[in-house]
Amino acid sequence: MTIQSKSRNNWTVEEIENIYNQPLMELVFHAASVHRQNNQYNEVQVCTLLSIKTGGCSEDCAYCPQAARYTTGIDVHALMQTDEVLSYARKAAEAGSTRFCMGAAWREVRDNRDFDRVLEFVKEVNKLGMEVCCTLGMLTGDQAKKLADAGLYAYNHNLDTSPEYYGEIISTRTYADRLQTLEHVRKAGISVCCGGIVGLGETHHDRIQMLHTLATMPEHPESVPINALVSIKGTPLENQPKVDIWDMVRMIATARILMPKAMVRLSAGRASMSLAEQALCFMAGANSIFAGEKLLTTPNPDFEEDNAMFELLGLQPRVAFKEEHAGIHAH
Ligand code: SAM
Ligand code: DTB
Ligand code: SF4
Repeated sequence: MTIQSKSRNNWTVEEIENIYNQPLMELVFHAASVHRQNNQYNEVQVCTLLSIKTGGCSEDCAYCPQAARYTTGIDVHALMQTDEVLSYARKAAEAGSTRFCMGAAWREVRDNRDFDRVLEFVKEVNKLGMEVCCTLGMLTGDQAKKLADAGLYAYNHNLDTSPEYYGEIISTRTYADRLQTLEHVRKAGISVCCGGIVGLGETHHDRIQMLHTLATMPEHPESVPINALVSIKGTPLENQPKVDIWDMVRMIATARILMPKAMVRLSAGRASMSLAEQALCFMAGANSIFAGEKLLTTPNPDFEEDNAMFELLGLQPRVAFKEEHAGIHAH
């Protein structure tokens, strides 16, 4: 085992296969070592999600409760008003979140009054001293620039799975569309948050291919969310079996080794994990979570539960804008 401390973006698929397929304890030890060399190992970023526009989406993402074409029983909601968003943001800041991520069930951003309102949200949340993140679907270069000018810190746009498996999960847009938005975000100087989902019916090879795509980008994403599928009744993936914890650990550990300095986020799926299972994910290099009782539409552990977990495991919340404080720019 050689520990890499310098970030590389020339990983080969074969190298990634060798890392991913190591004996599990070896892999976790390797990832934990890389994590300790590159990051403060006991520090975890606490992010809060808010669904600012819920449901009614025109896309056909097979996992998603918000796609209009599936009957999932969620409460559809038009774009929120600024004061409502700000009151959620203040609560998140008070509870100790340092990143606030606003999600909209849109295929893409359109240049209309709704977008102007989102720009207003970004400006206002920024004033609360939190890192502001959005996930709004596809963006043009011009829209990315407007978000950056409004003070957007990060943009979440997931690749979800491998290029090969993508068509099995989503038919209403392509992998190339996703990559193009990511390029627009990068060019606008916004921090990139990009990851995927485990448990869509993909093979280990698909997971390796997705990690390869992420780890060979000219610059690694600053954040890599690893979601366990939350299977939703009414979606095509409603009968998918619960994701094996060892698959999550393997995925997180490999992401940590490939992208040593990225924030690897243990994202959707924590509500059905035990504390011991989450602890394994932190040991394997996860250093970010979504906190607060709801993700976008599904339940998540509440702040009190997570505070108790942090205390038990000796973890500490990471401060906002840490890279800037240290004089290292995220982009
Ligand atoms: N509409 C925008 C888009 O697709 O980029 C933003 C919101 S979308 C809900 C954000 C991400 O949430 C998706 O890319 C997917 O990775 C994740 N997600 C959605 N439903 C999920 C589920 N049931 N389980 C796990 N992750 C999910
Ligand atoms: C990400 O990777 N996971 C979050 C966030 N980015 C936007 C979303 C998870 C959604 C889980 C299903 C739901 O609550 O609707
Ligand atoms: Fe869900 Fe986003 Fe896909 Fe719409 S584009 S169905 S909100 S994941």
